[in-house]
Amino acid sequence: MPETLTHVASGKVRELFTIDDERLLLLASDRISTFDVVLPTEIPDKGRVLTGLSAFWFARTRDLCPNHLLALRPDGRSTECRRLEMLQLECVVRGYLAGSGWKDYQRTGATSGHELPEGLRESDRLPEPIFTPSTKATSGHDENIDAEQAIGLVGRERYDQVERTALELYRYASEHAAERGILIADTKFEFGLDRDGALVLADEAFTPDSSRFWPADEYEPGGTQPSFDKQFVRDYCESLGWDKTPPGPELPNDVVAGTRARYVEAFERLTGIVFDDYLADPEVVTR
Ligand code: Q0Z
Repeated sequence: MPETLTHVASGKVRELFTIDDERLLLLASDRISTFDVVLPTEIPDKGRVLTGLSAFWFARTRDLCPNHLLALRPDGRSTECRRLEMLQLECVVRGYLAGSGWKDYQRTGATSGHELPEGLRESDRLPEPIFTPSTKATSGHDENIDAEQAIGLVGRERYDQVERTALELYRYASEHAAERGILIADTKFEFGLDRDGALVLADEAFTPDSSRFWPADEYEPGGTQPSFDKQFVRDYCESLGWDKTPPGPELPNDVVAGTRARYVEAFERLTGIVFDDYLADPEVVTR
């Protein structure tokens, strides 16, 4: 009997449906956003790249932390997930100083309560990875919070467990990625609780949409780094002098093709799997 999906939420580039009381369907579109604006032009197979990467990392980190993935669908862009009670905390780990971490540091010398050494430059590698939780904003941007505020949201024991788990996940994936020429500057996790109260990794894991991926061979601290996946799109948008308010510009074919190639390159480098093999049988990433 064909199932009935009920649409429950839209992200900027993903959709969430209910399958039944226990399961959700997470669907990754080919939409792309830049400067926080979704563009009218899609990047073919982007949703499949991100879905395959998440499934790859979920399979490889299941001994560090159980995750919500139940099944990867044959379309390669949708996954069945366990429905969880989500923690109201964005769990960010930073190995390098970029984005809001860099902004906080310039203003205060700290980010999320972590006092950092003096004299760090933009994009510098941190002495050690740090856990920098933020609030889940329903509109606008997530706001970095310190440990005390995060403990107020989830409790001390859960906070300690989430911090420890997030740092372990980051250490594992960032070492794996660096060996393959990709620096994971930072990454965002979302965790939930199952019926027994066990901590479960949810949402997506170590995708270019949830992380900053930098090409290791171009790494040059002291300024912003090129994005592994979106740099062509950003450069093109900057060349137009677009004011970064909606609507965003259409992308020309060469920018689309170059960007698709970068997503596929990230997938193949990180997984060691040929992308066409994933399209033929998505389960290859979980074996
Ligand atoms: C994730 C989101 C959107 C994609 C809710 N396993 C889970 N259990 C309960 N809730 C969620 C998950 Cl993943 C959940 N989101 C974020 C929204 C598209 C992801 F519209 N929201």
